[in-house]
Amino acid sequence: MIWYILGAGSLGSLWAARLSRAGLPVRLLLRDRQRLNAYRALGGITLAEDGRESLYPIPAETAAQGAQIHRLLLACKAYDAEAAAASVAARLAPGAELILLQNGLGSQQAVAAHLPRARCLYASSTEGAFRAADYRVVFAGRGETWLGDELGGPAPGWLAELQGAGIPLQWSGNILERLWRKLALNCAINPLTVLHQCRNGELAAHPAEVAGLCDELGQLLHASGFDSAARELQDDVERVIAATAANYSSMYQDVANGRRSEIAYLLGHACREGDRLRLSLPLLRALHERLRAYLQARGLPDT
Ligand code: NAD
Ligand code: KPL
Repeated sequence: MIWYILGAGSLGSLWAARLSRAGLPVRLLLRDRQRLNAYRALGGITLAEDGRESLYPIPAETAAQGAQIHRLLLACKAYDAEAAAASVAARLAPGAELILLQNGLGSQQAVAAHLPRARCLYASSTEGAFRAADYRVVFAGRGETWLGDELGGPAPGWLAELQGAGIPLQWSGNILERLWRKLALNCAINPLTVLHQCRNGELAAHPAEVAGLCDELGQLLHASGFDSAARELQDDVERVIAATAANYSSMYQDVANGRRSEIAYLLGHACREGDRLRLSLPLLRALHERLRAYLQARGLPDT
């Protein structure tokens, strides 16, 4: 069974390279013929890892045309996920299995709602990779990836195949909690690093601001049924701030490089869920508005 990868960016290329070197059949789905020609001219995906570069000549085709798809990794940004999924919807076999690898929440449910005949699994990853150039990816940080089914089905039989390919994948019986934990962590850290223009570690100089956000995010986690995540949030945030002290958050880097952020699927989702659960969350809402104003002032999308 072929693994199709839609979203040949940082994580999509990292997964594709690992599947390819494990000898598993894998194909990239690119947006259009122009991108396909550019990819073919480069001869494949280059992955830099542990100071070594390797070229993986992975076959590619456009998303619109080709054989039926039974297994798909969707590895684009949350704001691109619905359109990307729609571009291959006609090719999906009934019962096709999809891995939705997006940060935050909201995009996964939107994609799944459009594909009722497919099985949509959600993934949450702490691996790190970045694009040095088109189809040239640097593996920057080891981590883990959790995979699960919001609807509660069993782990797929191919999980071991992906693990055997060196993808550090673990099955989660509660993937929504995993995604909520990461969302809360990202909401407590990332927007503040943008607004204070600082590295993660410099947030230690703003303890009251961080604690206030953790308190409201904890209320949200609690109201969503994730009590232990709510209790552990402040410690988790402090631990991550210390462990990643020298790093700039992903949102800081997006904004600094003039790229769209995933704000709508992080703070935006938190505020929407707050509305639904009738929570006031004044600090989170004020942070969301400040961040939106900051993005607007720089001509960047604020949703
Ligand atoms: P990326 O921007 O590097 O790659 C996304 C790719 O998807 C791009 O190549 C883009 O051209 C492609 N794409 C978008 N729409 C498409 C379409 N319609 N058809 C075909 N291709 C399309 O993104 P990334 O860094 O790999 O992140 C993917 C997700 O994983 C994000 O939600 C991100 O927050 C999350 N994440 C990333 C990392 C990381 O280290 N890069 C770590 C953890 C989580
Ligand atoms: O995931 C992160 C990010 O930068 O997006 C961390 C390091 C946890 C900060 O929120």
